[in-house]
Amino acid sequence: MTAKLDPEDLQPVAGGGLLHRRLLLKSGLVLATAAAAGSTHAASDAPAQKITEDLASPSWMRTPGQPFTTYGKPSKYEARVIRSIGANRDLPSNGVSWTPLESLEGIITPSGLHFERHHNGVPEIDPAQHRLVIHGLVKQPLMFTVDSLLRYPMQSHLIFIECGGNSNAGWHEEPIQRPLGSFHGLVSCSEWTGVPLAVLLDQAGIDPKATWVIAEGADAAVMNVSLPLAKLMDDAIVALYQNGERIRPENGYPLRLVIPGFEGVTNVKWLRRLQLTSEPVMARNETSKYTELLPSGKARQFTFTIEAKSLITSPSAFQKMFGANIYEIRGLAWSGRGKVAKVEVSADGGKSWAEAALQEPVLSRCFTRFRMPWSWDGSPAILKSRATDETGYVQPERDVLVKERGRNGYFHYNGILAWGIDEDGVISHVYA
Ligand SMILES: Nc1nc2c(c(=O)[nH]1)N[C@H]1C(S)=C(S)[C@@H](COP(=O)(O)O)O[C@H]1N2
Ligand SMILES: [Mo]
Repeated sequence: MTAKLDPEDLQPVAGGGLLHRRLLLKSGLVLATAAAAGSTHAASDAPAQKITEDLASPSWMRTPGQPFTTYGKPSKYEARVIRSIGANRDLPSNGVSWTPLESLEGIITPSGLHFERHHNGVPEIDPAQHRLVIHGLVKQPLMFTVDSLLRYPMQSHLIFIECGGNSNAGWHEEPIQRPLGSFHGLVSCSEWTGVPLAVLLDQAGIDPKATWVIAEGADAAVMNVSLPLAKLMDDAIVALYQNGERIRPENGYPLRLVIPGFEGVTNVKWLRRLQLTSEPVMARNETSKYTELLPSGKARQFTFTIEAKSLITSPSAFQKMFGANIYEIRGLAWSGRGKVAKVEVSADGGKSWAEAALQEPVLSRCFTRFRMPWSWDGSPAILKSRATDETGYVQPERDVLVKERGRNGYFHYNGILAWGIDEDGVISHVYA
């Protein structure tokens, strides 16, 4: 198959065998020859007789299939694609579950695999009894039922949500060896649909003295945070739908705040109260948590915006390489400041870089999928990816980030992730 390729296309454009991204546009050729991690070899290599045998009807073609279902589930053969759970041993309702990023494709996270972060479990809220109240520095306090909110004009946006604590293993002295999703998977991307918050705030009539909004959830944690009013007026939505259906209980049913580009904790789930004020409330999650002590002794606070980040999802730890071949390097990039402008990939540990292909659509504050053809010669390699967003911000190398933020870092880790691949094709997380 490779014979059909223009030899020019197989000229590396950077160290370690990175090929030009235009190769991905050449209809199917690369896919036919690439041994993508997880597969064996291209079926077209099989002898004709084998192909005919394989066509003989399998058991499932000889009896009628399963009947209809009222709500579909993934194939039983995909049963291993699940969230991994990291709950507090003494308080199992406090913790996280991680999106298995390495097992997913495209830019949408299936709702059932959206990561979870709960401070005290998932409340079972009866939507008929739930209320959203807007009060404080407003001309007219308002109380909404869920049904009344469902009647407002709505908007949909594809938006990622990332916990500020995502990837915090990156601060560890030694690289953690876990599947990608179980240390970088506190980030997911959904289509969120709901009512622009500005519409509801305008209806309440904002007192000019108001600058902050305290948002509170109806969970047993009664989690609350302070949010800058200007950002909420700009693009926050009171979301009622996630990927076309009503929000899952874990993600905030019957309604949650979605604040594009802001760290997860600000996206208050099970939203029940918005109080307009002139100063922040100094809640636990904006003082003792989700703040960062810097080497100078000062702490960063209200670091709402998620900086640009990218991850190579394949090849990644615990996947398999199948010898020297042409691979498609696949990954995700995002930025809380807007669109991803470019993603560069390195196969030689960051000595040289080449630009990956960005898959359309490339949207603001949404996952962007990138792809890069790579001719692996079977010798040790170190893969990295580096995102640049439309503001010109470039994802930093890990050592630069650690130097800048010090050893007390816990939140907002967005250092470049490196995968080391040895001559046996074993992939591990490395600091390089
Ligand atoms: N009411 C309430 N809202 C909440 C939380 C919570 O525990 N209670 N967790 C916050 C945190 S820290 C994050 S990262 C996101 C996670 O959203 P998800 O569980 O839908 O992924 O919700 C935020 N909103
Ligand atoms: Mo979070």
